[in-house]
Amino acid sequence: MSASSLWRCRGRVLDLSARTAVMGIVNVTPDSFSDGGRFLDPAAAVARCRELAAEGADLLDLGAESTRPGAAAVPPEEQLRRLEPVLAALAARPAELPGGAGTALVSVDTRSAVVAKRALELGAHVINDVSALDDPDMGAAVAAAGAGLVLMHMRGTPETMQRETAYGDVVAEVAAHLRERRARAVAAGVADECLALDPGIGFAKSGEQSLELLARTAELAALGRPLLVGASRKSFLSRLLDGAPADQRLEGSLAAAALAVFEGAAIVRVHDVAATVRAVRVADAARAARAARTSRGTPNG
Ligand code: HH2
Repeated sequence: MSASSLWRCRGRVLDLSARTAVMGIVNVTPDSFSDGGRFLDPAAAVARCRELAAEGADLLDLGAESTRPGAAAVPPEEQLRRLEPVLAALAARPAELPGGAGTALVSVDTRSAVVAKRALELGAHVINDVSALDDPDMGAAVAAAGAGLVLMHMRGTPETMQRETAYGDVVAEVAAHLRERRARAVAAGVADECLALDPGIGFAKSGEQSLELLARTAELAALGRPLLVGASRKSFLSRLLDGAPADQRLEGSLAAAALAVFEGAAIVRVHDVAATVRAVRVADAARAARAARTSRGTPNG
């Protein structure tokens, strides 16, 4: 087990060396691209959290602001109005994993330090920041709680990002940006062991660029922090699946998750938890078999 496969999130430490963590998506929004409106009611969102944990979601990622291309920002007060009852219910009774394996960690998908601070007061373990610290107060808020922090690559904002897809080498540029934001987080007091990095599939990326990031996952995993990959139901899959709408991209999403894991991703963020858990177990085992062969010194033999 190397230090870079441990992820500290407040009092909890995830060991990602042998088993990929699955992060289940619960969008408490009216307008998310694939599940918008389904979990806006707090009771429905809490029930969904319990369902995804029972399916094996190690983390639950609660989002109150859609970040689909073109989406406008949601004010912090409105994000909190959507999130607070759900976070309070999970703090009172955490969502249980199957087989007595403990409880799921709670992550909040927000770019706002005000939202993050309140979510952390209500017990969240992780802040998933798709802007990777554009809010100057975010680093200190996460550091004060010792929480986990996901730093994702994006350019501009969800409203503007699809106008910013000109890259030379997309993987090199994403890696450089993630290195810079990692240093910014550490300078704000966030422990390096609390950080996870994410290439931001579909955020300021064309379909080809998203596919290239997926294919070259190993280069980003080599940055030395757990790599989170979120390809679930995204539009780059549609192009490869004869234009399938978001709710018909399951097989493509599973293939993308398995490929990312085989190439070194440590966490996958997905809508379809039960199926993904089964798919990534196979990828975990194949990756372990490759590592065992390499450590015996017979990579080609
Ligand atoms: N993708 C989405 C939202 N948050 N966070 C991370 N770290 N990585 C991702 O790839 C990522 C993310 C977009 O997906 P979804 O939440 O399903 O949709 P919406 O933004 O419309 O709510």
